[in-house]
Amino acid sequence: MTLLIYIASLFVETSVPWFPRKMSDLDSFAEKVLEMGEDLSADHPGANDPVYRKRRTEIVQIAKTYRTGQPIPHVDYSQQEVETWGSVFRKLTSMFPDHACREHQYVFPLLVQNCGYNDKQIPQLEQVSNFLKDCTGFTLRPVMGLLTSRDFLNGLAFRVFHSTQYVRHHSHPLYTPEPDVCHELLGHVPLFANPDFAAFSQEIGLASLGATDADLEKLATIYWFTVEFGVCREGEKVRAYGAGLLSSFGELEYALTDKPEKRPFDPQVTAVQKYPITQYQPVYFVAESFKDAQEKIRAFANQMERPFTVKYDPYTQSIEVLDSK
Ligand code: HBI
Ligand code: FE
Repeated sequence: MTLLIYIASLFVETSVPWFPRKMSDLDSFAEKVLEMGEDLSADHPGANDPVYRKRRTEIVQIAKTYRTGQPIPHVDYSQQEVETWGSVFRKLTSMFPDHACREHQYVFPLLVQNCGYNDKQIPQLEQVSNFLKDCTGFTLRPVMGLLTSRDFLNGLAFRVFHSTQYVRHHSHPLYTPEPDVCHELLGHVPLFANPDFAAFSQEIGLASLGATDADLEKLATIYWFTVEFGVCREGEKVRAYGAGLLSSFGELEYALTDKPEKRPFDPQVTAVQKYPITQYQPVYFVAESFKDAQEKIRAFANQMERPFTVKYDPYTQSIEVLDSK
């Protein structure tokens, strides 16, 4: 190889953003959280409550020190935390029969049986993670707060879902400006137990590995309109599968009415749709099925600007990089 080609190849290699190659590489995300990790932004309902802040700091300590392969430590939730969870649990479970997609409804009773889902206790992430592992190979990993979109999506390539473990502030049981354990357990977890949804989510994760910043933003938008706010067709009806909907009683009701616009899920279109983050969505995208959505994401990933393809090897829990497409 001539020196010039060698230098050029170095340049090409370093222009690809770093990405995790093995599951334990996710350990490096432990302390890389965006705002609201240990601090709370000013408009958070718990911002001026020193007792709440202290409790948060205590719980996120688990995520800070957690390493791949360890069991997730148990949290002894307080009476007040359990009551907050209980309010959310009762409100949402009363709506699921008419609003949640069939995959969510199929799994929910299994979570009641196997993971102690009820309004009297907050399920432990370790037990839930083991349940998911048996269903689809997905596992949970505790996280201190919001990760960057890149880190968060990269985790999905390994079928790892970063989950918060703390509870929203008790003053507003039905509102939270950020993910909390109620959102993760009631919204996200049931779907990760579904094989087609698991494969779809991992596909977004694989596409995010080493993606350019522009492609990553598109994938984060797709994630938003599917995993968080997705709706799907069920015969004549539209039902919710996005966790942001399934964990918000107000928006869950609204999303399925005729008020917001519904468009067919198409990664090329969905990827560039603008969206508000603090109001109900004006537009939702309707998936025909998770299998169909997965195939569409794979086709989308294939036309991204990435000089290589990736494959997950579940035996070694690592990513294989194949040089050419
Ligand atoms: N981090 N912990 C955590 N949880 C999320 O749901 C999350 C995140 N970072 C980014 C993000 N979600 C999304 O808004 C997308 O950008 C991927
Ligand atoms: Fe979420």
